[in-house]
Amino acid sequence: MSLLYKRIASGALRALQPGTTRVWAPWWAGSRDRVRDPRRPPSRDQSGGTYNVPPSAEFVARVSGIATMAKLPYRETTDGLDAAFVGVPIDTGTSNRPGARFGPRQIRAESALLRAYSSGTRAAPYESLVVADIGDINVNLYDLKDTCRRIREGYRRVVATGCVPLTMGGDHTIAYPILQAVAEKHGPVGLIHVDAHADTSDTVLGEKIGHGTPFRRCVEEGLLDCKRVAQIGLRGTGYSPDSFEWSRAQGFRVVHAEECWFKSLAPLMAEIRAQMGSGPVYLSFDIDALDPAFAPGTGTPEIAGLTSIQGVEIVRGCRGLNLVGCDLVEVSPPYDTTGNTALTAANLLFEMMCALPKTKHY
Ligand SMILES: [Mn+2]
Repeated sequence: MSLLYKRIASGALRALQPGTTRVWAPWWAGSRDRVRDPRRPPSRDQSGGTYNVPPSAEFVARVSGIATMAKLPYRETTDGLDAAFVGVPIDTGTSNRPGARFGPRQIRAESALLRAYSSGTRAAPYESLVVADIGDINVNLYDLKDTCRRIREGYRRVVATGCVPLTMGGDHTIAYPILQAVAEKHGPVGLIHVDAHADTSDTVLGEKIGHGTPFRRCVEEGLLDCKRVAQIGLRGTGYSPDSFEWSRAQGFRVVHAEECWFKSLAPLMAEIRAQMGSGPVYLSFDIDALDPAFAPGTGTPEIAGLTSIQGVEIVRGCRGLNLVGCDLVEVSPPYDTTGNTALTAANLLFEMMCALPKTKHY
């Protein structure tokens, strides 16, 4: 019995070490094809690197360990990574309820529930992508413009190695400096922007930088291929009878929430894929696109929004596109009394990883 105890304890401790790349399985695990033994070398990808596979909750309690996104290992750099989860913990750009600075931490905590495969799509991200959590951008909570500079410089380093950033916000301001870095690498990108709001204001309270202005700045700087931009889920009260006129004038496709009510969005996503073509595409998903019944923990909620199901359909509908970056923004844990907003965000981020071009599907 003491031998049994020792073997369990040593295996569990190995699994707890930050940066572990092994699949932990108990010594009594049956099929070696199904569950790899930790004493054997981990599988190798084509470049000779190792895949990072989170410990399975079948063998390691999911509430244990340091909270990284999806229980992946933490890495300091993107070297050898195909994709990386990055946190950008700010709410300095928020116009209403604050709290999104706590978003990345809460998303990581709730992400402990994620497993390795998608049963809905048969995606196997950890068998085809080298992915890790690379921590947070070191933001300046007192200076939004300086924060934007820090984000831009951080993301330049992320995309330089060909790594696809999967971002946990943070308020929507962050999409602007991220897209600066992404467009520097890829040229003007297509954009699938899922949101209750267009986020295309010129100024708010006289300020050019905030969570209501990122896509206006992106257009001004030529970061977007405007014929390949779609905004989905827009709704609510506005400052004029047609709040989304400016978007249409740029050539964006605008899909009001009303056009999404009561239906599957799979047909819409077929049209969006045709619009996006084969060029690089960035996916920016503001959790407030979802109805506050599903995602109340956010800064500027609007009623009559998308369902969780429609949110998943949108992300799954991005499969086949040349996705070069994704973000999930505006989760505000102080307004998320059940944790389900952050849990929804964690799942949508997992779906984004599954939609990346290199992800294997069974
Ligand atoms: Mn937004």
